Amino acid sequence: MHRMLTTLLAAFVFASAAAQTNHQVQMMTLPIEGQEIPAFFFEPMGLYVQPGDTITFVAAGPHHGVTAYHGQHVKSHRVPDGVEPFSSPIVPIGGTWSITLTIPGTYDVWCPPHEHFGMAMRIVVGEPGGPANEPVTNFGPDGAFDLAGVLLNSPLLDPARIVAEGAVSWFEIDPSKTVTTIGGTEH
Ligand SMILES: [Cu+2]
Repeated sequence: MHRMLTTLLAAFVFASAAAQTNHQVQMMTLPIEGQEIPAFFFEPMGLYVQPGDTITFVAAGPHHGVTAYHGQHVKSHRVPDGVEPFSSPIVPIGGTWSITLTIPGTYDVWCPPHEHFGMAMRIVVGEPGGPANEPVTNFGPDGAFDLAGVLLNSPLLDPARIVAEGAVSWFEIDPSKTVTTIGGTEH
């Protein structure tokens, strides 16, 4: 009897996990050797989830937040059609903010204080789709600003690759190379 209960419980837990999974994304601030300004980034920077999954953003550094690239935010529209604009407050260090995404497609988000330092990420829900499947072409303040747009155009963050990999680490993307592209200075 006891064994049967254990089996039933295991089956129940498995079914719950399959129905809805919680994913964690760290919002990081990392000092870089030889650089005055630290790196600000989401880790992972590319994430594949299923419709109905919840993503919890953990503030591992100060003054981070999560905002959708949505036309109503006076930005390039880089979320699937029908998605409401969403935006977290600035999350206190050690705190969390969660969102459940149900509409399939590709979502680009940014951290308002650190966008031009490249703090943006891509989430694929179910399958790639929508305007974020196209490369960033507007690198101005009303587009995907500065380094954020450059990093989102990295082939490492190709939506199909995010699906294949499940997650893509910021550490795969060489920030010094990208800074060279933006600033035109050699490191
Ligand atoms: Cu940030």
